[in-house]
Amino acid sequence: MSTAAEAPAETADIVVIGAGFSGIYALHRLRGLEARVVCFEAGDGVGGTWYWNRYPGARVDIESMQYSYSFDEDLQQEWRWPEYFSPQEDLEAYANHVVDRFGLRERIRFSSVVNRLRYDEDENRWHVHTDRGDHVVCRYVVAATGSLDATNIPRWPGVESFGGQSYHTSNWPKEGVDFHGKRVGLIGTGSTGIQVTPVVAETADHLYVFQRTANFSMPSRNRPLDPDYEREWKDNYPERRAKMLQSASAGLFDMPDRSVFDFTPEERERLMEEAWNSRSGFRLMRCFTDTARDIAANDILAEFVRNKIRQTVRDPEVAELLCPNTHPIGTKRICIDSGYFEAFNRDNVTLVDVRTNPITAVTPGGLVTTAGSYELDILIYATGFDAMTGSLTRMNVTGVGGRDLRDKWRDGPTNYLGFLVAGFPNLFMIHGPGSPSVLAQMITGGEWQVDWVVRFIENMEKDGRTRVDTTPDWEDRWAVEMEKAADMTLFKRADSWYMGANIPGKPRVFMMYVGGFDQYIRRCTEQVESGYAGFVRTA
Ligand code: NA7
Repeated sequence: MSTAAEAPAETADIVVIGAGFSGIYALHRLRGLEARVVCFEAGDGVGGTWYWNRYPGARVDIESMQYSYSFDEDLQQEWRWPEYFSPQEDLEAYANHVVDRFGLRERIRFSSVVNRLRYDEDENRWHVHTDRGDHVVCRYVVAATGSLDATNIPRWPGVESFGGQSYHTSNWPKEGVDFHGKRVGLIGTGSTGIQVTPVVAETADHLYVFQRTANFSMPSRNRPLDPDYEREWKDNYPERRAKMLQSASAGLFDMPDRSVFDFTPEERERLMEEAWNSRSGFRLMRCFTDTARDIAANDILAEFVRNKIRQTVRDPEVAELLCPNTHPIGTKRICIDSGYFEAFNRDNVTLVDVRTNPITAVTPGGLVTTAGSYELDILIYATGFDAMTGSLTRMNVTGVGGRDLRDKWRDGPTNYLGFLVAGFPNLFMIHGPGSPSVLAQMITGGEWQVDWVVRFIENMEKDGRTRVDTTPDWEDRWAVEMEKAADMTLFKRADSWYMGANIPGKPRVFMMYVGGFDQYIRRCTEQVESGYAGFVRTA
């Protein structure tokens, strides 16, 4: 499977795949073990998501005082975030700072794509191959490959024929793109498309936004970080970080325990208005507790946001088209924006409804829908990812008996506690399917998962065990728990990437554990404390 000339096999104890935020922390944490560790990274720099997604307007949707590492007190005291919600370049700079500060760079092999991962049962070893011809034989693999890494470009006829410039947002050129005087087509209105729109609109001659599903978005109200706010966080970091791990989202957000129906329509309107105008419009999602579970409560919140769109967008037809009505609010990732709806008041921005009139082809000159054609100079695919599973399956992973992970996951990504897949021993996933993943704050969640994996490996070594697997029966038990947690929410009502619904042919399964990060920690800890129930550890 390796494409370059094959080098003789090297040996290592542990291979870490990916130098995003979790992979970086894994490298740091594994230094405590006397183990030979090799890390492969596809990019030529660190940061993972924040290395690849350098499209205009790319910005995190969680406050940076929270969305940052907690493992080193000096680091969290000394690092200064300029803004509440950091742009991509600040996050990439932070990743680079951490790698250099902790001396991790020399362990990372850059521009190395893992393209084959084969478990050898007789040797109890993984063989890791890259497109550069590396072949490392190791005992453990830590797949810190990210939840949103394998890009999705729909297979319209003619995709390759486009004569202008075309980019997927997660593979954006480092030198940037000049939109002056250009006719730009943007496909996709998820978090990415919503961030790209207002920035491109500023310089493009004309921007066409091709929308299949209107989305709920709230104003980020991003601004320079207030020094008093920063001080307050820094003075209280240890307690706040501890509290984050005791919360469902691995984050600190006020969550008053109140129902929409405890209030009169006027009172609710006032509470929602306050939240909308607060430090971040995102607080609206935490106004009432029942909006995530009860469709009637959810619809009150959804209608509030639709009314905000109607008040913002001047053309009533465009406003109505931008009003989401295909899914309950919060069942697709909530977007936060800086001037998205306002951009549709500009003369150089046109919204194109590709739900009613789908895209049928890409041509050398632009895009064709069932209603007409669009001449374009630049085409931007903000069309998302083969989420949660794509980053793993595309590595051509085979386990016990040569079984391909794609085959194992034909009906959905079975796993145990989001860490292991039966028949794929000693392969640990970080943020994999079955974990809270993107439903919790990713840096803190990743740190906790990495700590858990490292402790697990340490204990294996201490107990003289060399192999850990799980069983289909334990995978089924976890699937039942996951299902139960998902059924208490409205998530399954949306055609989202959480459900695999954005990729034609992908099984429709809710892929994350939505019971809360606090509950997830409890469950993982419980299983280990009860004598590693579900983990088959052998010598
Ligand atoms: P998303 O959220 O998956 O958004 C992708 C967008 O692309 C979404 O609007 C899709 O419409 C649209 N899309 C995908 N395929 C098509 C086709 N065939 N035709 C028309 N439109 C299409 O990806 P993002 O990059 O925006 O965000 C990913 C995550 O990053 C986000 O959730 C945050 O966690 C950060 P659809 O909604 O499927 O109808």
